[in-house]
Amino acid sequence: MATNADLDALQAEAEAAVAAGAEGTEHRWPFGVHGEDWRKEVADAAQPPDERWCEFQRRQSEWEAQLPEGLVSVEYDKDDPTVIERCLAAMGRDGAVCLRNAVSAETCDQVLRDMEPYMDRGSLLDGFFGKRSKRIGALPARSRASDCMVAHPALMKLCDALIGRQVLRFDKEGLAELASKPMASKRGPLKQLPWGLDLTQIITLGPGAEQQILHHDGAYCLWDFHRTFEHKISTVWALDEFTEEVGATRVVLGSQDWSRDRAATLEDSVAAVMPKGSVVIYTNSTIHGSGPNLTPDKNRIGLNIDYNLGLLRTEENQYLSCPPEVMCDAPVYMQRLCGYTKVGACRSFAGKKTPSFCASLYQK
Ligand SMILES: O=C(O)CCC(=O)C(=O)O
Ligand SMILES: [Fe+2]
Repeated sequence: MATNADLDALQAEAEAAVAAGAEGTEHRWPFGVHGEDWRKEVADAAQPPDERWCEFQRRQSEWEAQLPEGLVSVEYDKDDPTVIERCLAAMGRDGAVCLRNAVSAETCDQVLRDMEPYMDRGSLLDGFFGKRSKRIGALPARSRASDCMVAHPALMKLCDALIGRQVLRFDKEGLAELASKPMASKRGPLKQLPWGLDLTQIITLGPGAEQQILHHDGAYCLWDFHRTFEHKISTVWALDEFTEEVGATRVVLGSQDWSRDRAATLEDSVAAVMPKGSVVIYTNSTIHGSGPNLTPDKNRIGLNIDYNLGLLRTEENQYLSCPPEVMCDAPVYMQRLCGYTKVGACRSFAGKKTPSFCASLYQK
């Protein structure tokens, strides 16, 4: 796992690249430059995402033809450049994919140790959240170890492609046409849209927790972007092994393209069975829900992390959950992911300085 010192060194490196004027870095940040093995990611970032996603779109049907049936499980391998494309192809075909062993079991344990005091205090929920469940958020403010998941390089790339570039919805020209040219910018239309952290929460399902109502996360957005636009990508990490018995997240494959009047039944869904340190990823319109915990004595411990389009408000208010006096000590890429950044020319500015500079004013 990258230590904070490693991440700070990386941050300095990436800041220098921004200062040197790398085109588009303002919106691309923190594309592919950090994670558990960030050195590799720095090298990988040399390939501009724009070209990579165009190439994916040209070959999407070839990638899809290579996928196995059912919920696709891709083994995370930082040295395998096809991991991202296989995940994208599965997201396009099924609306969901499992990325297996994306962080170590030790990282999961450290996150749980960091979060234990908050989880102990959390009250039991009901209704949509599920009986005998607990939800505890604000991970970027409470667990530095969780940075490896919140800003996992594979998820950063997938969000860059799916939300930033809308690869499953628009070609390059279509996106350029849709995204308005910022009035004050001499750079022309945006090549990609800004995105950031929407929500982080540990979801614990106690023994006896019931099947959650099947739903799509886009339903809570007040605007139905159905099949037109990818505005949100959701993930659930297995902080402990996800078995069907313990209540692994269930997803309805292909439901991202269903019409809204088609209801899903439990039989339509499959469980995202996966080892500790793996993550299931799905789109805003993919129908899913946590499974029932049928065990007599085991908790299902998942970490729900969502990302959304920077033009929208976030599900969890990041500025309150991760306030500046706490985030001033976090790496700059985490500050930016949490919304301490400008979007385009003039969204979310704070005085004349960057929002992350303002956060640094709180440093003790
Ligand atoms: O905990 C899970 O497996 C999924 C939770 C979920 O989908 C939600 O609360 O929106
Ligand atoms: Fe959900």
